[in-house]
Amino acid sequence: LLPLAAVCDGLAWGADAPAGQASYALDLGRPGRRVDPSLASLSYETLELSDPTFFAADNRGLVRLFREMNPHGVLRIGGNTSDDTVWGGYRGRMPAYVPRRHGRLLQPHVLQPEGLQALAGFVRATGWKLVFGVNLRIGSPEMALDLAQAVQRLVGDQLLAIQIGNEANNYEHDYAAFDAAWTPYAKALRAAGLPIAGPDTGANTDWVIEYARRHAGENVFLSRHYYREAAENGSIPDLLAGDPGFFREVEQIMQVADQYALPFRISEGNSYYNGGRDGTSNVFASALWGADFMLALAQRGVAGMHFHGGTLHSVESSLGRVAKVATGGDIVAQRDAQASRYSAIAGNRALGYQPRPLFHGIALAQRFAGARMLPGRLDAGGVNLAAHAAKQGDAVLVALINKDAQHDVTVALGGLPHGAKGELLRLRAPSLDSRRDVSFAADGHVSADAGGACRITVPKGSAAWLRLA
Ligand code: BDP
Repeated sequence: LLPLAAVCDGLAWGADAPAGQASYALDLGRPGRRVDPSLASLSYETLELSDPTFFAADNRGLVRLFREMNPHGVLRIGGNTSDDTVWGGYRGRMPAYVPRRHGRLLQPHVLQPEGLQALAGFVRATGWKLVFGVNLRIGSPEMALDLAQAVQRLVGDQLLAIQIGNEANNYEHDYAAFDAAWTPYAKALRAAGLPIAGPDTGANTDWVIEYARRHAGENVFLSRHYYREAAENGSIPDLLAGDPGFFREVEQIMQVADQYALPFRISEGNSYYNGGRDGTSNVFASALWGADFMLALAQRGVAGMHFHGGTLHSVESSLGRVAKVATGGDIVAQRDAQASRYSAIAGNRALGYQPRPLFHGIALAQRFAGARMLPGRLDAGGVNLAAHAAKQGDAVLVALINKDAQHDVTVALGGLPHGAKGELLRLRAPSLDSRRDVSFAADGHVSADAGGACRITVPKGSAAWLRLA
C-alpha cells in the first residue's frame, strides 16, 4: 500500500523553485450560497444580429460550444451597438438621431426581422435563455415596445428579460436623468406584460442600489457590468492581481438584492474593455482569472456572469473602429483572428469555431453549478493562490487556482469528509501566455485520510478541480 500522502498528492512537475506551502480548511457545517445553474453566461453585441447566419439554429459549431459551456446559460444581447440600433420591423416614426461619440453623427444600425428570427432559432437550439437590450440612447418607447414584443413572440418563455439602454451612465448625466429617460420605456414594456431587468450600468454600484430601491418590484433581476480596466492598461500580472475593491461593491449590491429577493447578474463584462488586451485577454492567464472571478462572484451570491465577446467586426464596430482581420497562419490562428480579443469563443462559420483559453476557465467554474458554496480558511503561504469550495449533495468540490507566475504550491486541505475519495482535474497550458494547448482534463484520483485531510500540489500558473465524496 502507498502512504496516504502519495495517494492524494497530485502530480507535481517542472518544480525547480521550492513549492510554497498553503493550507485550506473547509467548514462543511456552514453551507452558503447556492450556485445558480446559469452562472456561466455570455453577452454579445446587437450588431451580431446583422449577420442572420451567426446566431442561427444551423450554426452547429457555435450551438455546440454554447451547450458545452453550459446547458443552462443565458445569452445577453446588447452592448454599445444596442444603443445604436433601430428596429427594421417598426412601422411608426423613427426616432431622431443625436450626435454621439466624439461629436460624430451616429450612423444607426438597422436590425432586420431575419436577424431576430434566426436568433430565436439559435436560442431554441442551445436551450439558453435570452436577455435582450433595447435602445435607450436614440430610441423611443414605441419602437422599443415594438421590438421587445417581436422578441417575445419569437422567443416565448425563453425570454428572461428586456433591458433598456446599455451603460446609460456614459450618456445620462446622473441617476435621476437616467431614471427619467428610462421610466416611459419601462412603463410601456410592463403595461404589455414584458419582463424587464436593469439598470445594466457600466460600473455604477450606486445606480444599481438606487434602481433597486425605486424599481425592485418591476424587475426580474438587477444588473451591472464589469471590466477591470481599459485594454491599454492591461497585463497578465495586473489581471491576476485580483480586484478586492470590486468584490466589496458586489457585497453592497447583494445586500440590497437580498432585501428585495432579486437575483443580481453581471450582464456584461470581461478582463479589459476596448475589445480586450492582446496577449492577456486571449491567453491562458485569462482562464485562471475567469474561473476565480466567477467563483468569487458565486460565493457572494451573484447569479450569472455574462462574458462579453463575439466577432471582431461586431465588437470593434461598437468602439467606432473598423475591424482588421489577420490572414495567414494555421487554422487555429485563422479562427483566432475572427474574434474580439476577450471573446471566449473564436472562429466563424466558414472556418469553424474553437474555444479560447477563457472558455476552459469558465468550464471549470461551471462545474460548481447547483452546489452550495462553503466557507473556508485559506492561508496562501505567500503564493497568489485562490481557493473555492462547495457542497454538491454528498460530495465536496474544491477549486485551487494558482495564479502565481513563480511558485508552485502544495495545499494542505482540511475539513474534507473523512476517507472521501474522488477525481482530480487539472486546468493547464504550457505557460500563462499560451494562446493554445490549454487542457482541462482528468489527472487521476484523490482521497482524504481518516482525519479529512489531503495534500495537493498545484504548479504555478495552473488550477486543480477536485470532487470528493
Ligand atoms: C462596453 C460596451 C461594449 C464594448 C466594451 C469594450 O458595452 O459594447 O464592446 O465596452 O469596450 O462598455 O470592449
